[in-house]
Amino acid sequence: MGIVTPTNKEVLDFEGLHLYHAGISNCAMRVRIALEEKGLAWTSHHLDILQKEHLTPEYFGINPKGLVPTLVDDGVVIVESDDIIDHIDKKFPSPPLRPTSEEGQEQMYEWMKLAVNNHITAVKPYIYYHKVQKFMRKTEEEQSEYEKLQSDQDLKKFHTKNSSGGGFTLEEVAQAEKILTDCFVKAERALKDQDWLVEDQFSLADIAWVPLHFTLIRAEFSFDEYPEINAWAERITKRESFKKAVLDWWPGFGG
Ligand SMILES: N[C@@H](CCC(=O)N[C@@H](CS)C(=O)NCC(=O)O)C(=O)O
Repeated sequence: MGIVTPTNKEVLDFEGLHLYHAGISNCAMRVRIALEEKGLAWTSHHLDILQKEHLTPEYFGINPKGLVPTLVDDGVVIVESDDIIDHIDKKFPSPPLRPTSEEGQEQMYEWMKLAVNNHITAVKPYIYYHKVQKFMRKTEEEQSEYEKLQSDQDLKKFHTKNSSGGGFTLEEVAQAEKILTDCFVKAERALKDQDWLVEDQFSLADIAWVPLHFTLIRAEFSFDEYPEINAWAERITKRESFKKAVLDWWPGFGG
């Protein structure tokens, strides 16, 4: 989606980099890692999504889907984590977070799209089922407010499902696990002969995927069969950016 025109005009006057984010959000982790890799100063607008702090008309006026992260860069509002980290790397090219070759960049974008496109079909149901379903469940009143604010049909459907009856079923979670497994098998293969997902460059592809390893492993997803992925995650954990962007903000699942 990239740049959006906010109906909440308050943000238009913001100077510098402002990030709406949540400690627990793997999508927001991507943006924080990119910002820290570049050594950029940014202003935090933290929203506790387990406490539903993002479900307000004010925030929907900034991010039309009511999701984190949102970056406001000198009054320009950018949504979707892959578009945000791409924007950061293009505007602040040093140090580079992309391979130099055209082919490498195409591969990097493919990995980023794969991460983002699987969010609502696999990552979200898996993590909700194992960890956050009970916190994110809405009362009837909250659900009716949400329906008024949310115009995205997939998100409406997702949250109706989460809030009704037993939430996600074992079958739905098995389907999510299968999608994730296909992705991690591909990543394990890519990491056999190289340190990073694309060529020999730590890139936006790694930044898009490492938060998924971090959160899924804490949501009972087993990485026992992925030694290369575990070694790759270990390499990233040693970076200062990871400590500042992920560990220092991580509240743990549990409300
Ligand atoms: N495609 C979006 C997905 C953003 C997203 O789903 N964010 C989650 C946290 S990782 C969120 O805000 N969840 C709250 C909700 O669904 O109400 C992106 O990559 O930025």
